[in-house]
Amino acid sequence: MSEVTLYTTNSCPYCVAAKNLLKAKGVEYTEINVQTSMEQRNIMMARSGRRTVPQIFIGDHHVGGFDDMALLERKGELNALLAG
Ligand SMILES: N[C@@H](CCC(=O)N[C@@H](CS)C(=O)NCC(=O)O)C(=O)O
Repeated sequence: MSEVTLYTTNSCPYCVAAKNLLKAKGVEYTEINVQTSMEQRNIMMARSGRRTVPQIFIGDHHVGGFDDMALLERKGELNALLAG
């Protein structure tokens, strides 16, 4: 199983939706809150090229935001990515 990393902030509905999808699938994840850490926010933007949250990585693969992950799930492609 690949490591899943989510960059999040507080009070972010898309972050909650992303975490709920992963929890529903029984997938553990590491959450990095960028609300108060400019250093981590800069790392997130450098890794993803985006400034919105969440930004989701499976291993080193940049999935994107919640919408991108939900689309992969609907297409039946998320499990294979998670399996590594
Ligand atoms: N389509 C994106 C939407 C993400 C989004 O709009 N996130 C909000 C917080 S919930 C955000 O980062 N807003 C700040 C901004 O747009 O700069 C996704 O599904 O992740």
